[in-house]
Amino acid sequence: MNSHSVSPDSIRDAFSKAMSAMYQQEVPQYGTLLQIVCEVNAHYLQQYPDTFTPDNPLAVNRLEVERHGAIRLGSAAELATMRRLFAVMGMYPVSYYDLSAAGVPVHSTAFRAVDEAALLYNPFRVFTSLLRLDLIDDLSLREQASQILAQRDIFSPRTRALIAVAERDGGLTAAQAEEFVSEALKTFKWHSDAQVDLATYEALLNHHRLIADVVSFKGPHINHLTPRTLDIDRVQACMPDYHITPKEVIEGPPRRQVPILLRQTSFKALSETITFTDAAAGKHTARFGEIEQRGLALTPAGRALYDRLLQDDADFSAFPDDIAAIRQQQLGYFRYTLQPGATVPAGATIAQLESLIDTDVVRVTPIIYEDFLPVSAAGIFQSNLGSERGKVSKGNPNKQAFEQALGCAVLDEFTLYQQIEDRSLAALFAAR
Ligand code: OOG
Ligand code: NI
Repeated sequence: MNSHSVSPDSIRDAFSKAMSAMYQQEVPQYGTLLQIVCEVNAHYLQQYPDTFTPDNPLAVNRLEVERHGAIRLGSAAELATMRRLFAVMGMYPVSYYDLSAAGVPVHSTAFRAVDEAALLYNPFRVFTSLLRLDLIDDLSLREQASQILAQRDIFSPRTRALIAVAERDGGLTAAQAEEFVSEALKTFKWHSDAQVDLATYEALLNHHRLIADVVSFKGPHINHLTPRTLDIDRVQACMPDYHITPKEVIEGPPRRQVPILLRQTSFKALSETITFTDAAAGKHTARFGEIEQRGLALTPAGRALYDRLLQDDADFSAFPDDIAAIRQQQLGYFRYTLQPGATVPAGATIAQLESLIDTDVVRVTPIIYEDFLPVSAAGIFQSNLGSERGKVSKGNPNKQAFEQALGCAVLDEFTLYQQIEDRSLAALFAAR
C-alpha cells in the first residue's frame, strides 16, 4: 500500500453498503425483509441483553452490517477478473463447493475477508458460482451458450483500469476507491433487457433455468443479499404478515442452545418482466432475499458428524449441545480470552488452560462460522430455480478446473479457523 491508499476493508465496507442500497431499490421486498430482521433482532437483544459482551463492541456493530450476496458467472475469464476485483476489497476465495451433486450445474467459492480484524470491520462476502457448461450434454446448446458468453464483457473499462491501478500501486487513493465502488457496482446491476432473443432464452431455460439466468443477460446481477438475524425461526414466521412468501424449510441445522454453522431461509424469487433482443416480452425469476443465522465454526470432526447426521434423517440429537461437551470432543473452534479484570498467573502455560477456564480466569467464546454449506446452498438454488435435475451430470466435482479458472488455489476454511483459535491462545499466554 502506498501512503495515500485507503484500506481494502473500507472499500469493502463502502461497496457492501452501496450494494445494499442498490438492491433495496431494485427489489423492494428486500427492504421489507431488512426491516423485519431489524425488529426481530432488537426484540431478541431486549430478551437476551447478554448476547454481545460489552468488551467486544464490534460484535454488535457486525450485526447491522453483516450481509452476503451471490452471483453466477459464465466463464473462466469472468471468474479470474472477479477474483482480482474482490482482492481490491480484501476479499479472497475460501473453500470449493460442488453443487453438481445436487443437480445444479455450477461450482463455487466464497470471496471473503480472512483475518479477524478484517472480518470484524465488515464481514461482507459473495458466494460466487461458475456455470459448468461441461455438465450440459446437449453439445449444440453448450456451443451456443459459450459463444454468447464470449461476446459479453461484464466489467466496465474503468473497472478494469482501476483494478490494474490497485495492483500496480498496492492500493487505491480515496478518490479512486470511491470511483471503484460505483464502477464495480455496475457489474452487479440488474438488466431487464436480455442479450438473447426469446427463442434462445426458451431453449436455455428448457435445459436448465440456471443456464438461462447466466447466459441471457449482460452481467451477473446480484441475485440476493442476506442480512444476519439472531432468531431465524421468528423471521421465517413473520414473513407472511408482511406479504412475503418464505421458502418452505429453513436450511441447515435445527434450532439449538449452541447454534452451529449456518441456518438460512429465503423468500421466493420475484417474477420480473424482461425484454428480448427481438422485442418480445417475457418473465424471468431469479432474484430473491435471504436471511442467515450463524453459529459455531466446526472442526473437521464436528463437520463430519454434522454431515453424517444430516444424511441420517437430519436427526441432530447426537450432536452435543453445550459448549463444554463440544470442546471436550473437539467438535468446534473457540476463542480464548481473559475474563474482565483477570490475569494469567506468572509461569502458567497452556497445560493449565482447563483449570484457568474452571477458575474463571479464561473465557471461552465460539468462533463464528463465516462460510457456506453446499447442501443448504443447493436448497436455496432449488427453491428459487425449480428443481429440474434430469439433464445435468451429477456428482462431478472438479476443484482443479475451478482453481485453474480462478487463477489460484482456494483457501482452506479449517486452517483459517484454527489460526484464529491458535492466535487467541498465543496472545493469552504471551500477555502475562
Ligand atoms: C447461490 C445460492 C447459495 C447460500 O447462501 O447458500 C447461497 C445462488 O443462488 O446463486 O447464496
Ligand atoms: Ni445466500
